[in-house]
Amino acid sequence: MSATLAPGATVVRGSCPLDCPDCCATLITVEDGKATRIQGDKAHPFTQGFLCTKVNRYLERTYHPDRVLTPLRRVGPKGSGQFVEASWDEALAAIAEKLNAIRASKHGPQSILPYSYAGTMGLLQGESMDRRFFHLIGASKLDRTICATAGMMGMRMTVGASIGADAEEVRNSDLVILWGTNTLTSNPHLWPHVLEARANGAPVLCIDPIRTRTAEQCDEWISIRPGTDAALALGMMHVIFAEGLQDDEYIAQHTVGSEALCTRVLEYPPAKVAQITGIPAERIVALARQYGRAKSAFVRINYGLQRHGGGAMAVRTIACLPAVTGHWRRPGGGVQLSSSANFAFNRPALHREDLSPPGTRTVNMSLLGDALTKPDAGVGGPPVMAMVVYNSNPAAIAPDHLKVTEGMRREDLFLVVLEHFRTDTADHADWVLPATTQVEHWDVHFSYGHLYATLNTPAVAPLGQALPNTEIFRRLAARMGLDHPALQDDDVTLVKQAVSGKDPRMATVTWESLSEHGWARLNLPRPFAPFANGGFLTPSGKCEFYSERMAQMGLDPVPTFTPPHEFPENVPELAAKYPLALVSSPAHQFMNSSFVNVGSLQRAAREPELALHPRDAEKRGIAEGAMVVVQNDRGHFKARARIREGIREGVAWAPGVWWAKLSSDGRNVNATTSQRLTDMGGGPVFYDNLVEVRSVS
Ligand SMILES: Nc1nc2c(c(=O)[nH]1)N[C@H]1C(S)=C(S)[C@@H](COP(=O)(O)OP(=O)(O)OC[C@H]3O[C@@H](n4cnc5c(=O)[nH]c(N)nc54)[C@H](O)[C@@H]3O)O[C@H]1N2
Ligand SMILES: Nc1nc2c(c(=O)[nH]1)N[C@H]1C(S)=C(S)[C@@H](COP(=O)(O)OP(=O)(O)OC[C@H]3O[C@@H](n4cnc5c(=O)[nH]c(N)nc54)[C@H](O)[C@@H]3O)O[C@H]1N2
Ligand SMILES: [Mo]
Repeated sequence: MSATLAPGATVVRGSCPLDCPDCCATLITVEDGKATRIQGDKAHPFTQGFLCTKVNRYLERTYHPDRVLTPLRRVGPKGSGQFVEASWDEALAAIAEKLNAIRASKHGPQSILPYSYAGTMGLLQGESMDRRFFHLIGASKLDRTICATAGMMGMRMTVGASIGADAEEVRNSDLVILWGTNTLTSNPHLWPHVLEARANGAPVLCIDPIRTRTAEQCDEWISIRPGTDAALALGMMHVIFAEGLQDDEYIAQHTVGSEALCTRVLEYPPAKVAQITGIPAERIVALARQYGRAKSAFVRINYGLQRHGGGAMAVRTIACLPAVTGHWRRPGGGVQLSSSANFAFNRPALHREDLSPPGTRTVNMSLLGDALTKPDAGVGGPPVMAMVVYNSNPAAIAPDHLKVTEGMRREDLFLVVLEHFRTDTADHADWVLPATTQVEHWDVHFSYGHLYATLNTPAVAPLGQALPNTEIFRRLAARMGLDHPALQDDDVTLVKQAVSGKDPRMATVTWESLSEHGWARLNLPRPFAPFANGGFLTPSGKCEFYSERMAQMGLDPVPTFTPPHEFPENVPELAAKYPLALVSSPAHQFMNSSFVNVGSLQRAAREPELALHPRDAEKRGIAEGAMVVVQNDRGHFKARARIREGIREGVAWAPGVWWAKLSSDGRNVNATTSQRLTDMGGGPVFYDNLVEVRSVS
């Protein structure tokens, strides 16, 4: 490496901060105090030396001329995005005074709401000083449900935790099923492992309503109706049990509830499952046999299929498959949704939840629109009078986003936004505070797709007057007169606290190992086959086909098909008006709403688009390239029609979460999504969304 470096240049090890299972290890070249190159670490077994389309442009984003580099004070009307630059001193004084006044008001401290998600996945910049600050001032807590909680609950109820087959063992798999995941877009570093499995003879299948770029590369695309995956898994189990393809020994030793499951799957014969899923019965039978005869099938589910009313049950049901067939026995066999629960960073030490007053309410972030617009906060307790947003862009990404922006324009709401850019959310702020990017601050990372922890060392000094989130909360706390010792820790101390737990899996993840190598594998056996000998993390210690906990929650304790809220058969009048099921999964070039303003990526993504099947387009007289309005009772947005065979009839696809202000009509796909929630975990149902589409005349 050093041989190719210019004189005086250095290379600093880092971590990709983005909300992606791959959590890459990066190498940043620094010349004259400027970051000039970003690369993937070749030595890192999952990164393998390459970065994705987006992170290859991370420096373009960091040095973007539109970066917010000073505090900004609002001067125009709420939501107008009109600001003047201000000093940190002015900003902190004004915000401290206002937050202290709200704390002391009749509404009390719980009328202050923090709102954050995974703009950075870093434990420091995402869940350390910020949490301590809000706990100490007695603010409401936030239930961070916007992405993954439905699926997490599905896994927890079945195998006990967000733990699954190890992606590094996929080469040992004899069948790969990419189920509700667009691997090449949202988990691209898994792909080389999939190719290895294929080279070893494993067929690779993709189950998705859309023929994504991933499906294109697979041996087969199985086109499924959105929200019906549980029915497919039940149909597969029906055939597996009927034909004796199950692993009786594994079932007897390591599962509970197999009788209830066997009885349940009788209700899902292939003909009925074909009706629900739209997949031909013969294909369901063949898939079941293929799966049942395999010995170590790797099923990669991801979060796409859990963004429906029955999302948790769908994940739970699929997660039963490898216990029925005993695929967990072998490395590479099993289901993977997430690997995050293998990591045991010392979050209690970082969060200090003990500092939060007992009885503090929790607000579900997926209900932000209601929380801001309904007088009783829509969630019980005092109205939200102040909101501090960081690591998130809710004005764009939240379901029902027009409600959110309506709430953000309330004259009596005080809104502070910590950001890199003037996003849709920042435009609604009273104060925008300039935050550092990953190149400029410390952090430490877990992964939800592999088993490596990563340290991020700052490569360059903060640009302009930007500060790390941690430092902003330290300074704001001091300005508000808080002097608790937990607010004094510096960032390196926080890293050390993050790795200070006693869990043996973390024995290899220390300040020393991370600062020397940049990353470290968890102290887990290799090959890692977590449930080869049972050892499930459920209360029974078994894979729970029958879940007592779900019975207690009033839910069906046995896997079943829970239809989407907007399942046409159940809502025929709505479906007559709005016959298309709209999926709005990630654009290849963006990370949720991040990178939408980065020129090269925006040009590649073109503009807000809507893909339709040719017959659906023809029925509506929509031509390729026409401007269309996508609409339901919640709202509407405009997009450019793209007509393609590679989409299921009756399904429409709007890729990516565009910044509303970069769309021709100032709104995006979340004008149509609803604030309804998933069956478990209180998650949003972004893809459970019926719409109609017409050409703009
Ligand atoms: N490039 C890029 N990468 C990303 C992201 C990004 O925005 N851009 N986002 C990141 C984040 S935050 C997350 S959570 C992950 C999400 O990544 P994934 O879990 O892969 O999820 P999605 O892309 O939401 O959906 C994946 C696929 O599910 C399909 N799908 C939708 N509904 C259903 C269904 O009911 N059944 C089935 N079988 N398939 C369905 C969609 O058509 C889509 O192709 O990706 C991360 N990676
Ligand atoms: N319709 C539809 N809506 C969706 C989805 C979908 O598939 N369809 N996906 C959903 C999913 S899976 C998710 S996870 C959410 C994601 O939604 P968000 O978590 O809001 O993610 P982003 O849109 O990437 O916005 C993150 C923001 O954080 C900022 N940021 C990054 N790093 C830092 C930092 O260090 N400090 C500060 N202060 N700010 C920082 C970035 O500049 C960016 O504006 O969106 C959800 N919304
Ligand atoms: Mo997500």
